[in-house]
Amino acid sequence: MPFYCMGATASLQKICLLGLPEVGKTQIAKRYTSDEFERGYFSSLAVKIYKRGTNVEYEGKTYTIVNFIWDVPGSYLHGGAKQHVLSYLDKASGIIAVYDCTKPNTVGELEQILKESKIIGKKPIIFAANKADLLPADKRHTLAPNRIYTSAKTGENIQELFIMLNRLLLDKI
Ligand SMILES: Nc1nc2c(ncn2[C@@H]2O[C@H](COP(=O)(O)OP(=O)(O)OP(=O)(O)O)[C@@H](O)[C@H]2O)c(=O)[nH]1
Ligand SMILES: [Mg+2]
Repeated sequence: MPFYCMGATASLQKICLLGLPEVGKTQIAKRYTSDEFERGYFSSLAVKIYKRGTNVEYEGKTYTIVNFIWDVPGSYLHGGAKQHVLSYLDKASGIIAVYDCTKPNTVGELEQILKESKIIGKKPIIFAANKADLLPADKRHTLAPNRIYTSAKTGENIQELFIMLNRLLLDKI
């Protein structure tokens, strides 16, 4: 869907939150759309769609973008539901790949799934190294481009995460 500058109709963009169970996808969506956080873990059983509009500065202009954020249950990455995930990704404008930065296996497995899905290089992807509040400061290292430490709990870098992805979407105009 086309992009418009501020003042005109907003562009609608579908974004998928993808990651293994319990890495914090639902809490990222809640923090971003309603500034809420729940401590308890309630495994998502179905896709839920969140919505938020935002203004993004890009090359001296302000663009209004409405994100439809598909919170895909981590359990869908295993077993028969994987095919559904691939079709969700196919229609997405961009992907936020979420992992738990205190659990390295959650990024390795996710990268493998993204590789298998042949999505890398085709769609804009930002990696969220979530639960950064649990990582001691001296364990943080410089991340590769398009990766960012986030915390749904404290709100650290949650806005930035979505801005980063929306800028990548604007790059594709
Ligand atoms: N400390 C900390 N806890 C977090 C953070 N994000 C999420 N959590 C907690 O981690 C647990 C899992 O969070 P969810 O957002 O439900 O995880 P999910 O990725 O949606 O899990 P599935 O729905 O099973 O795929 C919950 O207990 C959250 O409170 C964070 O940034 N920091
Ligand atoms: Mg969830």
